[in-house]
Amino acid sequence: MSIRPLIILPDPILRQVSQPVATVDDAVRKLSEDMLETMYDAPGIGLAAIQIGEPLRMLVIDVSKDDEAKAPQVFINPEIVEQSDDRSVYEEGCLSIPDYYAEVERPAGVRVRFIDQLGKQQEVMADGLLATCLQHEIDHLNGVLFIDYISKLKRDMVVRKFKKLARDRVPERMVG
Ligand code: GNR
Ligand code: NI
Repeated sequence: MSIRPLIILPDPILRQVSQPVATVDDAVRKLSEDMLETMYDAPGIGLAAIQIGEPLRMLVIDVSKDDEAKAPQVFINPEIVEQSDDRSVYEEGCLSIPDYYAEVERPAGVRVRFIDQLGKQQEVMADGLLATCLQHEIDHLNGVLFIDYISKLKRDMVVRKFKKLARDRVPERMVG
């Protein structure tokens, strides 16, 4: 297992649309272990493969509380097959946009179909934080970030700040 470097805004990799996983093989299982280790190290409650530079439709989540046992979950080729009309608001953050938080409104409940680590199709009905996290992660698979739901003014401010931070880290020619 290894902790992998996180892709950070404004890296265009985050805007890629990830491709479905063709077969749940050992390489896919190894990737899910790396994703979990990277997520726990961060620490975060979810991680999509693209956040470590792998454009595959898979994500990991653990929404257990600090005083509870770890509850790692792996979702391969997840799809939202149903969503509630009622909506809820959470303050979201993203490991690819460190130290920035904003309230986002999303459907309060979702039904998600996915493949598990053994290659078996599963379905889960989620509400609360799990529903929000699943939607946040599935957005990543489509190149969508939570800042896409805030005002353009705020989004532009965040993107400018991260462009400046990136410029301070690496030669200008490498960040555009
Ligand atoms: O760690 C994370 N916390 C979080 C809080 C509220 C809503 C969504 C999230 S996901 C985030 C980790 C992450 O960036 N996943 O892509
Ligand atoms: Ni995120």
